[in-house]
Amino acid sequence: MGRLIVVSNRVSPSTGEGGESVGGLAMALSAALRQYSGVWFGWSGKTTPEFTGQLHIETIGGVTSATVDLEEIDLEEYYNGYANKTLWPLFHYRIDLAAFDRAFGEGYGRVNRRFAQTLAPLIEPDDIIWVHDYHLIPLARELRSLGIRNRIGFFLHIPWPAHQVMINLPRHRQLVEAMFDYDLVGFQTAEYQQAFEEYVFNEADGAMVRPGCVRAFGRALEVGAFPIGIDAADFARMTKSAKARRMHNLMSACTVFRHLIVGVDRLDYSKGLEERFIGFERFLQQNPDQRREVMMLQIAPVSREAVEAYQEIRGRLDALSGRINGEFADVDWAPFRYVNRNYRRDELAGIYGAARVGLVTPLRDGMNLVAKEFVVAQNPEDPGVLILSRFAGAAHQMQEALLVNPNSVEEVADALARALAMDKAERIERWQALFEGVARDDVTAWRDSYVAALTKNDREARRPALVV
Ligand code: ADQ
Repeated sequence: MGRLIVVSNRVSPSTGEGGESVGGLAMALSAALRQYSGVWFGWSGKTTPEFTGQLHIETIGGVTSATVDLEEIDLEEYYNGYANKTLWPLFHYRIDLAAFDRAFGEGYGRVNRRFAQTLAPLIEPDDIIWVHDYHLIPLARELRSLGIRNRIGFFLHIPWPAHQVMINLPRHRQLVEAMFDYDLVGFQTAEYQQAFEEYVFNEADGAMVRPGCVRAFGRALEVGAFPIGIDAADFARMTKSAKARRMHNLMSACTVFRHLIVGVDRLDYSKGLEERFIGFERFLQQNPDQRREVMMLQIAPVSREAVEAYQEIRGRLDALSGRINGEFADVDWAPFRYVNRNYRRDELAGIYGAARVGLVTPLRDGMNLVAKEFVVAQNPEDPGVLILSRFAGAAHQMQEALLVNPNSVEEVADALARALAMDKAERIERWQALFEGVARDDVTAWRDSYVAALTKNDREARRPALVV
């Protein structure tokens, strides 16, 4: 095999030293590429008055990145538009928030074309190309039209929605047809894979060739579930760092005689923050004797601020957090702390480690890496309890967590009471099972299983044979 070329919207290799925070996808790709001779291609995060396709190449932490600037209008239509105002809400079942605008679709197509034109000259015959996430679904089609015949795989980090949700997207068939230019499409869970297959059978007159291979649009496509993991060994190492210990001590000092409940999420409507806040409020209302025994910390750095839905939810969360403290705080105590800033990963490790409860309750989430980080950061002799939404992809692997319906305020409140009352023996038993899974199914296992599936058969032998 030649090089691994990873393509994603944003490129942010980290040094692996704890560093500043990055999103889930960037964190995973950084870790996945670290021990690989590869190139990471994508948008530089900068704009230019006119697109030139000029590449910026640099090597950070052993990863070579090749990035390109985009025009302001590209950002508006492709990134803020089709990616974050159309596909993101729709794929997270928020049809009410999805904007369908022809200009967004055109911008999306244009940027994918531009990415393909800039990337194509870098590709050598033996390279394999691994494209990530909903921003770049049509990239393989564009690369194929430029004559690229390498193996190209796609991985979707977010949910694939149910068929009846998907068909709300104008020109959905066109988008799905473009997926058949990949050799392999990977999903986070078998459930998302099945939802994709169902779409193909119902909307594209498709058929199952065999398990893990579907045919439609005159082509066959390999599909599979590849649940993403974290770099568990690295995160475990981080929990022992000086910065983590300092943060752990700091948190313990401000929760003396109290249990810390922690939530860490990008500020996004898919993460179920409003429902979670109200769930905590309900817990306080129902358990007056517990009020002074707990403190909840929610860390939620703002994201996608250019999108109105994100501005609106921010306002609602500010009001809710004020309401909870207004209702329950006393002169010497406040139950709820809500902060909107980023933390270093080693600091986060310290915060997770000081918590008795990790509250991870997204309404929909492709996987959710915070749940896995929380588990790794626990003290094996006195671990905290993970409360996890059944609608996070992670719930499929993390059955020993307390699984809840995040839409039910009652269930969240009851799970909090149960977690706080759980005896040490049960906490340890649950934690051990969770930890084993997170350590085993880590980011390296994810990368290796995906790359093995993508390179399974010889490219030249396979591609032409698949045309039906
Ligand atoms: P995200 O939606 O970004 O990822 P998630 O998987 O939870 O969600 O990853 C968030 C990452 O950002 C975690 O590594 C977390 O530690 C970090 N983070 C969050 N808040 C932070 C803060 N305040 N300071 C520092 N770091 C912070 C998308 C999908 C997920 C999927 C991932 C990976 O939406 O479902 O799990 O990609 O595939």
